[in-house]
Formats: sequence, structure tokens, C-alpha cells
Amino acid sequence: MIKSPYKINKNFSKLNPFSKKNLLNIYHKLYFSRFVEEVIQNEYPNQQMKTPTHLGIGQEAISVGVCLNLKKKDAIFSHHRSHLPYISSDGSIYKLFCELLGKKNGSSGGKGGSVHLCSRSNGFYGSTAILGQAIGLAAGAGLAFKLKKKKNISVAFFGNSSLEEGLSFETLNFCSLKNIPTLFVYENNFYSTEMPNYKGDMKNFNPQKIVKGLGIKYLKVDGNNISDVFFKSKYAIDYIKKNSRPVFIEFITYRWLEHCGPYYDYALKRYYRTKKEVMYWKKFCPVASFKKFLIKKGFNKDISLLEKKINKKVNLIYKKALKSKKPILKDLQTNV
Ligand SMILES: Cc1ncc(C[n+]2csc(CCOP(=O)(O)OP(=O)(O)O)c2C)c(N)n1
Repeated sequence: MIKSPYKINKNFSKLNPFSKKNLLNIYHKLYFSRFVEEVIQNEYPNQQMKTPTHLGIGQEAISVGVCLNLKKKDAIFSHHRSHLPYISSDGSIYKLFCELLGKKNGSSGGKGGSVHLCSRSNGFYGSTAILGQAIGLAAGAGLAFKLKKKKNISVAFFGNSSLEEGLSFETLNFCSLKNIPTLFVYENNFYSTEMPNYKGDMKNFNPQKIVKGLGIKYLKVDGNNISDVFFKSKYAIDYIKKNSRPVFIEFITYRWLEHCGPYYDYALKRYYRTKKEVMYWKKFCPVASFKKFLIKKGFNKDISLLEKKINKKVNLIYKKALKSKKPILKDLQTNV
């Protein structure tokens, strides 16, 4: 059974100086991400979304905590597990739902699906299905910022399979040699599709050794604790801006659902992991643990009001997306 190297971390004390408004804003982002994913999870079996979907339920704290430290003009890239970074960068939920439903108002005109989201005005330059690409693209954006003497940074979200691509090593080396202001966000959820990382394509897979060997600053962080994610990524982003150097963070987390689709996969009897393991990791839930902290502060009423508002709003947006128009034949050749 795969266990976390961290204890269940309920320590959010570093966030104590934050105002009630700011704390509720963080919870809003966490719960909003979770609920949007749950709507997709619940609606997916109705067969109206004609796209594979890779849900990130269980991994919300990483994108929320990192994106809270970004500016609108920073540039974000991700891979197939794209919804959470898209949502955290304030990408439109209406456009997300339309994209999944293959509608014209989708973020890619309904032609890209879940793995090709885009929200340029929010700095989310795109997700791609081809592993390793987000790493290369983020380095290109970082190089552009540097050449244009802009103070912005670029960010790549990826899992461990991307680190098995040649492009990733060349890119990390390039970023180190050329002082590129890029944050590499490695979401270590322990699995690639249905294979544990330790059975992957590399002998003695050790990103820390690789990254440090290339001269890049490496941090390891509990990716299920929003406070740790927020403060460590703030430190990394300040470091990147001050030194114009890349930083690589390995966030430890866990994907609750199957690799692709809305179901728990222990129920599918494929047995690459057990129900016991998934239940163990659910105790590390990034949304529930932060909620408990806020309830202890006496914010119960604010939380239930906030949750109700989000549920109502997101459900209405989904209904609106369902009714919106499909692309017509002529649209096939636009934006290609
Ligand atoms: C270059 C390339 N090789 C293989 C695939 C097929 N593929 C899609 S997702 C995936 C596993 C990704 O696992 P990981 O990087 O750990 O991310 P996670 O799904 O855990 O978020 C694979 C092998 C691909 N999309 N691109």
C-alpha cells in the first residue's frame, strides 16, 4: 500500500494572521474546484460529454495554492489533468462545460475537449495531451518573458510520466543554463494511468537527484495542505523573480478516481490499487481538512452559505452549457 511520507497535516496555523475574508476566499477556491469536478463526475455517465476527462479530485490544494501566488500576466501550462489549473487560474466554468460538451462556446470552440483547455486572458495558455509538452512550452514562455525584460514567470503543471520524456530533461537543463524564470509543478500522485511510479520506465526514478544535478532548486511539499502549498509556492515564486532562476517543486498528493473517467477504479476490479489505499488517502482530503480548520474558527454559517451559493451557481451554469449551440460544419476549419 502506498502511504504518504507526511502525517495527516491539519496544521494551518501559518494562515492565522489572514483575515476572515481571505481565509474564506481560499476555501471558496478549494470548494469551487471540488464541486465543478463533482458536477463533471456526476454528469459524465449521461453520455453528453464526448471527450475523455481526467478528473483531479483530491489534488485541489496544489493548483489553488500555486495560482493564488500568480499574476494575471504569468503564463500557465498543463497536461491532460487540466481542469484544476484551468479553474484556479479563473478560467470560465461555462466555457469549460461547453468544451466538454463539444459546444461552440467552449474554451477551444468545442473542438479540443478536456485535454485542450485554454483561457489566455487569465494566463492559462493551454493544456496538452502530449506528455512533456507543458514543460517545453512553459520554458518557451519563460524565455520570452526574460527576453522582453518582463517580471512575469511561467508555470508548468505535470505528473511523473512527463519526467520520463527526453524533452523534459533538455528543457530543465536549458532553463538552468539560461536562467529561465519558470516554476515546475510536479504533482506526484504516485500513479501513471494504472501503473505505480516505481514500476515506470526509469530505473531508480529520483526527480530530486535529477533536478538538483542540473543545478535547479528543488522543494518537496505536502500537496494536500493548502497552507504548505501556498507558502512554499510563494517562497519559490519570490525566489524565481528575485534570482531569475527556475524552481522545481514536488507536491505529494493522490488521485482519488480512475486515471480517465468518473469512477473509483477499485470498483472496476482492475486491482492496481485497493479500496483500503484510496480510503487511507481520502483522510488527507485537502478540502475537508481546511474546512475543519475554518469551522474551529466559528465560520460554520459562512461556509454553508458559500457552499450553497457555489452549488446553485455551478449547476445553473451546467444547465446553460447543455442548452448552448453545437459548432456547425463551417466551424471545422476555424482556429485550427
Ligand atoms: C508522450 C506521451 N506518451 C504517452 C501518453 C499516454 N498517456 C496519457 S496520460 C499518461 C499517464 C500520465 O501519468 P502522470 O504523468 O503521472 O500524470 P497523472 O495522470 O498522474 O496526472 C500516459 C502514459 C501521452 N499522452 N503522451
